[in-house]
Amino acid sequence: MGRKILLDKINVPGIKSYEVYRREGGYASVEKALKMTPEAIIEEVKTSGLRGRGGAGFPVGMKWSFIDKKSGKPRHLVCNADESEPGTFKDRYLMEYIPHLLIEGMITSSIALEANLSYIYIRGEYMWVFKTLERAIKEAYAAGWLGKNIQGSGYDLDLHVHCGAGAYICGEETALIESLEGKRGNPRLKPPFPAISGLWANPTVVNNVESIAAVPWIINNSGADYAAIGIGRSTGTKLISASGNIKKPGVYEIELGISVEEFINSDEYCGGMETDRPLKALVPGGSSVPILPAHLIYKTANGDDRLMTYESLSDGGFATGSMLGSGGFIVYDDRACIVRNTWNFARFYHHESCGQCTPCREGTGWLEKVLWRIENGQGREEDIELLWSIQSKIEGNTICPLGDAASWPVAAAIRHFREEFEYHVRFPEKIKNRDHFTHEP
Ligand code: L3W
Ligand code: SF4
Repeated sequence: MGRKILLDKINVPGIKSYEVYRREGGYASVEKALKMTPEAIIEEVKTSGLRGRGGAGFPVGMKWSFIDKKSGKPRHLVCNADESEPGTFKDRYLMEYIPHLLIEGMITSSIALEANLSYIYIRGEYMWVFKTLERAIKEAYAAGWLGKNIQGSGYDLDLHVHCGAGAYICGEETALIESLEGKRGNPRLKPPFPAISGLWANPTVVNNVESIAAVPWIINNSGADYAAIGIGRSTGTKLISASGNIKKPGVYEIELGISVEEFINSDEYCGGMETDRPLKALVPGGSSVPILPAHLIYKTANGDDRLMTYESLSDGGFATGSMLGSGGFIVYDDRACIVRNTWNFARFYHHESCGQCTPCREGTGWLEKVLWRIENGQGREEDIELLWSIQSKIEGNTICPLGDAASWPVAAAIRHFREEFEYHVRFPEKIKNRDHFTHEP
């Protein structure tokens, strides 16, 4: 059995409530952190090697050390709970079933950042989870873990949970900050990074739910203990949202470094393919990352075992590799139509583009339209090159990563499954007569 540090208590009856969570050792990291210096807490998190679990994998301790403490401005910790990446549902699981772990992580992390006002920004579609968090926050206030003079330490912290209104782009950290300030969620140009100028131009750290939830374990044990789990620069454990043609879809906590083959086939995790149909493709990190074809799923381009790590999954860059991303692990068997899947992702990015940058606003629309006509038997020979050209003009030319996220899946699908696009264009009658849904763009 793999090590569990986030989900180890998830099945304890009543763990959602403060009483049970506390009885199980909850809030111990806050007690410990209140006796430590903020620098010592940051040092432990740096030593742990914990990397951002929202998708980018940026080292959490390093981000914390960038926070501007010299300006004398108020500092904020903002938890990014705007989980909207297609294929990703791990933060919901954690917040829904063990909400106090996130609250505890928010308090311990706020102590490190010397923040007195922190926020959890949750997507609007998670309204029931919003209510769960509100209840947990209320319990934490009542027990003296939030508010003035926490546990007699002289440290004050207010924590609010704020509900978004259903825009994927508000998961981009600067759009999230704009939204929290009451404005339309348009991403800002970076730099300045939020660590220097974030919420109300104050130094702000934005971290994913899972990153913050890992902090209590690191403080209760040590950064070195955390770094001892995992492999290389991929330390600790990671939550994976597994879906698609597997026997056991769900949220799993893995030790980073297990092989992709073990994750898909072992009974502890996905339990193997849903039927005896062959594995065709894998999206390992949510819809934003490049899709992998069958021959590159268990082995990298160099012939090494493909591991569940940041490094192994991006082996070969986007030419042949992919990304661990947010851990949205989507498995496809040979029934999947790659063109339809790619169109579906493109439709999502077009719908969610905020429209500020021309390459993203116009390009995502064209990707959707061209993919739609190929998928619906109206494709032209030149459309594949047209798609390639459109995606290449989006990538790297936009304010925020949504542009890249729209272009990479298209590039990877054409690179690895070109013959499927060609088949759609050359045999439109066969495509039209297939039994699958269509959607007007
Ligand atoms: C201070 C510097 N701070 C970087 C900070 C920066 C941010 C973090 C990572 O996108 C990815 C995206 C999606 N001084 C700094 C600095 N920082 N340099 O580090 O920044 P960045 O720009 O690499 O990434 P990002 O903007 O956070 C996230 C991918 O994740 N993704 C999407 C997931 C979506 C969800 C969701 O909906 N919840 O998880 C999946 O793969 O494509 O590449 O904090 O400020 N010099
Ligand atoms: Fe908006 Fe797209 Fe530009 Fe991001 S890349 S700022 S979503 S238009």
